[in-house]
Amino acid sequence: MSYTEEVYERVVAQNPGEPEFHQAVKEVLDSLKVVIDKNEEEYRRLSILERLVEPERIISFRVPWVDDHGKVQVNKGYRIQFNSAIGPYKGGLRFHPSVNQSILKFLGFEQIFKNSLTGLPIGGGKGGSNFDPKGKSDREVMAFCQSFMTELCKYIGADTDVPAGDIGVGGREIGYLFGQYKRIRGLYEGVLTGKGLTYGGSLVRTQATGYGVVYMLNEIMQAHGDSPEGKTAVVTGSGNVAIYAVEKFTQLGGKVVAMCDSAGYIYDPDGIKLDIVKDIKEVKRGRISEYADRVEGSVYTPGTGIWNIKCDVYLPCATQNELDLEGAKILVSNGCKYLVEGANMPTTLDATNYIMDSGVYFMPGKAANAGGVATSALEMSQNSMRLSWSAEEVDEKLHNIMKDIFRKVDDASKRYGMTDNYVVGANIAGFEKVVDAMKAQGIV
Ligand code: NDP
Ligand code: 2IT
Repeated sequence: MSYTEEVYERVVAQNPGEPEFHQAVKEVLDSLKVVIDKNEEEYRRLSILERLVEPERIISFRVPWVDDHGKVQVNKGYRIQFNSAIGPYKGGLRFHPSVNQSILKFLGFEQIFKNSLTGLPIGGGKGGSNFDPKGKSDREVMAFCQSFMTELCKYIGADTDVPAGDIGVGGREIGYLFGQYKRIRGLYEGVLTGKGLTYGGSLVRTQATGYGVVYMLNEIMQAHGDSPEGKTAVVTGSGNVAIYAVEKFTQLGGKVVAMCDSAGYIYDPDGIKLDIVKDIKEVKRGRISEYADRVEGSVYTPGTGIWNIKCDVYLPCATQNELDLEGAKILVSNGCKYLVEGANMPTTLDATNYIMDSGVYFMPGKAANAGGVATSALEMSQNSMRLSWSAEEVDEKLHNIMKDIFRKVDDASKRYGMTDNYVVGANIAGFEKVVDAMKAQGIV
């Protein structure tokens, strides 16, 4: 058995009940096989892969808080400090009822390679809670965030571990978390990113992930003599990443005809009116079904199935494993040519393989959605320097980072004779920097 297969089997045996983590590890190790095979003995001797798949630290804690009825609620809180070879742990916090150790370990593992691809000095981490912000009052969200941070603040800091947002964690939550960190630790420092602009946030961080996804799409299209102009896209989700992917795709001359949330999807053949989506989601925290009540000619369909809508470009920006093989087959048969992942691991492994085998250009999330964490790292730099850059400056840096990631991914795929296989390219390019830093730092 090859070294990569051996390590994968070991991960499955030693981490039972963690299917998402197994899936993320499998995709990476399969890609790395060509690299490892060239120097297998050394990698084995140093146990590089065994170290790579084992988090440096997992912090797991109780989060008690009081709801609006005076009842004490208890949630699970976590921080996975996965790999600090190239910088302080960096990665988001997810608040969603589905959160468990498997999901956070897959996200933390992906983050190692994503952060490496940005070229910036940030290690991999992730955290969160099974708390569900939906339907909670502002006071309940604040009470939860304060309790969560009361424990988390012992383990994070501007030079050790810098969390940010993810599903269910946006500007409101980051504000409450920052306030409690400052109050307990007495430090006004860049310990979180995605902060509000009045207290250390960076311009363009809100837009960065979605814009970055479309900058990446644009690079892929240009490399193949194509452009977003006049193209039709379906963007899944209707949260932070989805909204700003729609905004940038539209700015580049394309039309987005469908979006969704976890309850159903909307189809608007004239093109999604983003100001209405923003009002529903960012202001009212409502449901996407309300769009169909407000926009004539649009249709709401409850449940899944957004992949049935014909498009040239599919940008999954909701959650892991949202697109399976069945959906992938429909997308391909309807003529979809580009799939760029805004979410983390939104495509199942068999769907990914089917899509790539069908000649669709496929860019994995760890490369395509890296603009978010890259701009977080720019926020850290601005905080350290105690100054802030203009929107134009940040956007230009973001754009250049996305171009650079495309170049690295494309180069790596070509170096190993697998042109246009961006999954292999992203995993290899991300791995190379991390492994070099790990080797240099000895057995830690
Ligand atoms: P948000 O919480 O802002 O939005 C999430 C969106 O996805 C909501 O519309 C939500 O619908 C929808 N969604 C969640 N679960 C499902 C589901 N099971 N089926 C259909 N829709 C679902 O999160 P973000 O936009 O920040 O994150 C989206 C994805 O992007 C995640 O995978 C995240 O890890 C990834 N990402 C985020 C980054 C960031 O900077 N925010 C950076 C890089 C990646 P509903 O409201 O009904 O739950
Ligand atoms: O998945 C991700 O890269 C994020 N949720 C953003 C992390 C960050 O630190 O900005």
